Parts: sequence; C-alpha cells; structure tokens
Amino acid sequence: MSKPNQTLGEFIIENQTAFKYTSGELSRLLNSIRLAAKVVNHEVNKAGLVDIIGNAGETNIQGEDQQKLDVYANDKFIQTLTKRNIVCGIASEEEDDFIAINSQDENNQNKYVVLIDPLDGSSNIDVNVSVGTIFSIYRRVTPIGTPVKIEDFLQKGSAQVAAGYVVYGTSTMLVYTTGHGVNGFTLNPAIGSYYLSHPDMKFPEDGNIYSVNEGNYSHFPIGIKKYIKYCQEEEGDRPYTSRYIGSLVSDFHRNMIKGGIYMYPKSSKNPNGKLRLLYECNPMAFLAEQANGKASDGYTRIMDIEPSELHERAPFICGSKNMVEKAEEFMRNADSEF
Ligand code: P6P
Repeated sequence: MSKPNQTLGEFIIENQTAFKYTSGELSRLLNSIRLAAKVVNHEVNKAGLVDIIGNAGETNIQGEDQQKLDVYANDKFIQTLTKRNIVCGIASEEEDDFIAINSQDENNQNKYVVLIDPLDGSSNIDVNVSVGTIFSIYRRVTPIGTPVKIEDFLQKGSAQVAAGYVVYGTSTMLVYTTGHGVNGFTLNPAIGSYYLSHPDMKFPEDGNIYSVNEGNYSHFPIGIKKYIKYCQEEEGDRPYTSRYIGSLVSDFHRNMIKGGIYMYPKSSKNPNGKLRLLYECNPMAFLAEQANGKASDGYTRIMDIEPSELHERAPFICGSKNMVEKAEEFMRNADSEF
C-alpha cells in the first residue's frame, strides 16, 4: 500500500502489519538502516573534499584493499545496528567473522540477523562513480536469548525476510522488499527524509541492455560467450546496448528500471565467479524476483543455493526474466562448459 510522496517512515509503519512476523522490530531495523545510510551518504557525497579517499592501508578477508569509505561505512552500519539493539548478529563483507550482538545477555530477545556489503563497488570511489550498500535480513534459526551461531547466517536466500540496497548516485535511493514487492525511496538531502519515488518497481520482462565485464570474455563458459554474441547480433531488437558501470547496485538499478541483464559468471579464472552469495547475490536475487525478474547462477535459482561459508562466492545472472532464461538456455545447450 503506497501513497504519493509518502516518507519511508510512514511507509514502513503503514506496511508493517502486512509483514507476517510483525512486532515492530523489523520496522525499527529498517529505520536504523535508513539512518546509517544517511550518515554514509553524507560522507560519500563529500569524499572528494576530505582526506577520506584512498586506501585505509588494510585489506579485508577478500584480499581487497579496503578504501577508507569501506571502513567508514562498515563501522557506521555496525554501530547503528548495535547501538539500537535491534539485531542479534551481523555479518559484513569487511569482517572476517560474524559479530554477535549482546550475546551474553539472556534477555536479548532480538530475532534478526543482518548480512551487509557496506560499500559495494568501492573501486569506483576515487573516480566519482556511484557505489552502494546491500543488505539482507533473516530471522535467526537458533533459540532466542542464546548466542547467535554461524547457522543463523548460512541460510538459503529463500529464507530472507527483507533485503535492499542504497545507491549513492546522482541522487541517493533506498530500495527494499519485505516480500511484498519492491519500493524505491529517494533521499531529499535538504531535509534528510526519504520519499516514495518508485512505488512497486518491476523488471520489464524483456530488455535491451546487457551488463558484463567483457574483458573476461576469453575465460567465460561457452554458453555465456554464445549469449554475448547473441546480444551483439543484428536481428530483431538486437544488437542490445552494453552498459557496465562496475558497480552491481547501479547496474542492477538501471536494468530494473529500463530492462536488462547483469552477468558476473564463473570463469576459468574464478570458478565461482566474484560476487558473494550471502550479502550480494541473495539480497539482489530477492529484489529481482519480487520485481518479476529472475536470478540464477546459470543453472540453479540463486535463492535455492545452500550456503556453506560466510564469504562464499557464486556465479550471478540477474535481471529481466526472458533475458535471464535466454542466457540459461545457452548455458544448458552448450556442448561443454568451457
Ligand atoms: P569487475 C564491485 O567490486 C563488484 O562486487 C560489483 O559491484 C561489480 O559489478 C563487480 O564487482 C565489478 O567487478 O571484476 O568487473 O571489476
């Protein structure tokens, strides 16, 4: 249920009764993500003006250089979620292991865990290209009041209760789902409120944009190579347009509005692709399916994959349903994988 120009706060309250676990806790959780995103947005938007650009001089578990804004965003989301005592655990791309919140407090009745990529696309920070935050929310599976365990985080994407992203672009938007469709809210920085600007977002079933890093072409599976050539052929509504920003949230957001497909497939160099299953693929897959799109690893529905490690990677093909199914058809019909 949405009304034009509704604020995010009004929308969350109005729709919390639709959420089957409603206890107001999820609403408070979404509100804390909204607050942290505003704080991060403020820093991202002035990154060029202060000595916050550049490496923090450390690397994360992925072995990637941590940009200062990565570290800042990670700290802000963890602080906000911890201080407001809403979740029992947090897992982050920037943290080697999950973080148990107030785990010694038997009165900790918090039911939710959050998995987050605090600043995705961080390689774009220094060149002033959009970056984003991606979050995924689950109910814990271990008993409430006990210390959170790894199995609370290693749940299939189909068990998510909410997911979303913040895109720090020409405007800052928060886009999320609780399983009842996808809604986009644009931040008015002058007053610090998010307003419903994109109600009930849907992927067009077809599109003419394909997003992939073609620099890796020679290492792609045969099926992906054939699909890319299919996109480039003069036939009907093809050739499609190639658009790849190098920031998943931005490529996904554009493709959801205009119609398109994003691919980060496996390759002979990266047998599981690059994107992380738990805090990149699963939340984006939940949003995609809620927006009538599709997300798979080329063969299997992303949200059906049984996770085994916190930072495991998965090949990712996501976007307009008919485009994803066409790519899967090429993968299925290839004589061999490579
Ligand atoms: P490459 C950013 O690091 C990210 O995780 C996604 O946001 C983006 O789509 C992809 O990796 C870019 O990776 O290898 O093409 O630079």
